[in-house]
Amino acid sequence: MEATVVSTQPFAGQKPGTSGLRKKVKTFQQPHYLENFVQAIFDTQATLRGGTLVVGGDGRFHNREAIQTILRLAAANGVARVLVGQGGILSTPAVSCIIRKHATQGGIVLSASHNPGGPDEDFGIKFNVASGGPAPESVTDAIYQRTTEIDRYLTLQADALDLDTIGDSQLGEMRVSVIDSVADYAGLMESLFDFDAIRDLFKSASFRMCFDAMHAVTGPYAKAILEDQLGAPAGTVINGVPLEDFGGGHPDPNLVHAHGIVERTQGAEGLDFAAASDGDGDRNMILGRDFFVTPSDSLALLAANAEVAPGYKAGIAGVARSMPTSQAADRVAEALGIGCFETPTGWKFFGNLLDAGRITLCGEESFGTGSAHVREKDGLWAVLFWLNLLAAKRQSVATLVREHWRRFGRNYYTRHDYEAIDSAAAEGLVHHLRLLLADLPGRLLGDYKVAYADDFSYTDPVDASVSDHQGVRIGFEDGSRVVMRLSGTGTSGATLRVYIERFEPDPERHDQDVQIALQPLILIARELAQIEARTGRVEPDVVT
Ligand code: VG1
Ligand code: CO
Repeated sequence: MEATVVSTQPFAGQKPGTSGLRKKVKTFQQPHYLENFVQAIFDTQATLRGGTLVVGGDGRFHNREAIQTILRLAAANGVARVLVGQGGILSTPAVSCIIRKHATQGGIVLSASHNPGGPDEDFGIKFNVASGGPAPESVTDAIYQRTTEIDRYLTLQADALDLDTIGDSQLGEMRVSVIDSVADYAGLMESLFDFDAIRDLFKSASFRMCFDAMHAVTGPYAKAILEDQLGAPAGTVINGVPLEDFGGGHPDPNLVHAHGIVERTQGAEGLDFAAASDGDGDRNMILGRDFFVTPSDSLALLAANAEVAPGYKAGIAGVARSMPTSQAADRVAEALGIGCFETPTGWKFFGNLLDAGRITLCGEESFGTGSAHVREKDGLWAVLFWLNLLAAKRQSVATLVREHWRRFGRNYYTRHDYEAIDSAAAEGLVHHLRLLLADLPGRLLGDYKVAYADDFSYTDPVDASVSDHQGVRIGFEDGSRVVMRLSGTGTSGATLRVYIERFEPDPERHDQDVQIALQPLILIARELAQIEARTGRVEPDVVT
């Protein structure tokens, strides 16, 4: 079968953001739009010619069509073999796992993560490198550069392939292997956690849990692992069938969008444990009875207790957190005498540290937790880690977290999002903050004295690459912080994220309402950034 050369013209704005290229489905449906981006990957990633590529997505609307397009371009560009998840389904951590296990040259993930799906909603594409991780900035920059000058792509004239039947077929010279979406990933989980202990936990009649897959990609993974392998009662996994529009919901596992399971941990039902994951399976929310574990605390707690899980028995080499994530993990790292790193937002910045063995665990405040087992954050992995911890300690989630605070102190933490605000107003707000920075150190804002104020710049400790303008940080003398940055994953207007943190060492004061405990800092942030005047918003849209 001969490759067809199709002439094309560049589209503006194909620059990958925090996690790949995310746009409205309608944008991706324009003729040549997806093809241009995929061709730019092949034009810049020479190892893919003659190599193996993993392809899969979260099952959202346009997933199947996009995969057929990618397969045709891959074949025309000389890829030797593609591993594609059955039905086009692969979670983001499963893609990472499969790239690593089968030593492929990379992978393509189709997802817009926690953003809604459907004909009028979002779609996305992300390239992962041979380590299994999201492409570093040097690679995404090269791909973007190529999209600005592209004038042709290569494809094959071929019928759509059957993606639903496991097995091999040929597309031109290329072998297409439809693989079980879950098996490799489930095997990896079994190698990391004490499945027998978790089975015993489920057998003890007193333990009751629920996992909300939010009609997104984790349904099949959670059912296979929690219900089939670990013996959790049928029905433990809810909303377990992936749907193209996620059942009309917003597959974002936080207190707002997954409020259904929050309610089930309260009142009469009072489940001991509940968890949820996002569209592509890399996020997690952890709940106990009447208790929400902030992602920042979750990272700190897993770091402090890592040795309960067989995969981390030998201890952890170090931890890393994204800059806006609370400093709770730093305190654990200090106590353990291990390395601790602060990186820009986005999982790609953990890659070098993980590859170099400098860290074992890492996380983000945005419901992302993970480890060196793959190179993506991993929602179900975090849930299994918590189950392993609960099985080992036989204490409630609330008790575990309160004891952690007693030992390390509590980092009160919240994030306020102002969504879909006017882009120019958002840029103006950030510009205004940047101008203020130089004058802030030493100034008193309310009761808080500014210790430092900067626009975060990161120098990668492994390859010395520098990433500037990663968010405005204002640190106070008591360790409190206000961080503000604009989202790099949204698809309409701009989203302002305000992150607020205060450290409280006194156990007598660990039971305050978070929003009240942080109120003075919340007001300082609003005033400093002139949020209401510049955006017209009095209150945030989402508080987590
Ligand atoms: C958000 C989160 C960030 C996360 C990214 C991708 O980015 O803040 O921590 O890494 O989403 O997560 P931003 O730029 O919108 O703040 V996912 O689950 O979309 O792959
Ligand atoms: Co995600």
